[in-house]
Amino acid sequence: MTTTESTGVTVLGLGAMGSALASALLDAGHATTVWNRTPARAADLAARGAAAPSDIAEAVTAHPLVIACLLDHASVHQSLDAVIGTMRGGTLVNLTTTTPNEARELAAWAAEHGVDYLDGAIMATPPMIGTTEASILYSGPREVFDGVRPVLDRWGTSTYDGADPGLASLFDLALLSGMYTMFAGFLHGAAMAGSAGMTATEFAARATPFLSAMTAGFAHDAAVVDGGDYTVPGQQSLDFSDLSHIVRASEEQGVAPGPVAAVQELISGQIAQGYGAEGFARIYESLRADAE
Ligand code: FVH
Repeated sequence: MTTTESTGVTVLGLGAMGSALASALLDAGHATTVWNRTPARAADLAARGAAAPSDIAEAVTAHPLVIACLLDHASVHQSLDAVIGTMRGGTLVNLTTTTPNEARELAAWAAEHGVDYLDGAIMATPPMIGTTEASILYSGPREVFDGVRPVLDRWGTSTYDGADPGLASLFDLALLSGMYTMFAGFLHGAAMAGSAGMTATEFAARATPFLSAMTAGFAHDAAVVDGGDYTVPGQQSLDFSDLSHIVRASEEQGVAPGPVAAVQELISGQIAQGYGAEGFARIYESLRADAE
């Protein structure tokens, strides 16, 4: 389908994120129909002009473009299985967080019913929706993305990641993996410093500039990984990177060593395979798909 700045849109799911998406569409002047399992959550949007039928069958047939922003993969099927047959010829953009394979399953299920499917992954919080700071990743057929893009761009910065419908989810979850692991490392450090009485706030004041500066190393490690040569000069070797002293220090202070112990396990695994003289980035070889 080809949308314009005034295309009507249906939004399914009015949690924190779905409400923000629908609100941005209303702000931009789109005729907007909303539906939520618990109808009371539609009241504010209805007061602003959204149509809010309590029957999902009415909602999904109100416009050919339907956006789903529900809790998870199961809730998409629980909401739409009974009505997907009425959406033939339309487009479903699913912004619900799923795994890549769950997104691929939804794409195949939509195709069986003659519905174009685009998967999306929101890299933003609800207050960011409607600003360029809100990054949303999409994957699925290019022509479907291009057709609905005028609507998608209402929410933030849209990035197309490829035809495989699982890619938006994969790249979203890959970024979140990096983020959560980094936060776990920070909190482990805070617990170590906290064992000597430093507050987490004091630790954050020291950690923020240090860890921010360290992120410059991502590009260096990435170049080594992409080059596939972990012996290039200028790298910190795995032998030098041994973190068993940090694990020991953590335990001495009565602090669970979980995050740093996990890194040490990756280092030890590569050293045990005889790669101690090679660079730290070699732990990628223990992590990547098809790792030996
Ligand atoms: N909020 C955020 O910051 C993050 C940012 C990154 C992406 N996520 C994903 O967006 C999806 C929705 O998130 P949300 O924040 O809107 O979530 P809630 O406020 O918890 O609302 C959940 C909605 O899902 C409905 N729902 C739950 N289960 C079912 C079901 N079985 N059938 C139909 N609807 C269901 C729920 O309805 P109700 O409880 O009000 O009746 C809400 O509308 C999510 O995938 C995030 O990972 C947001």
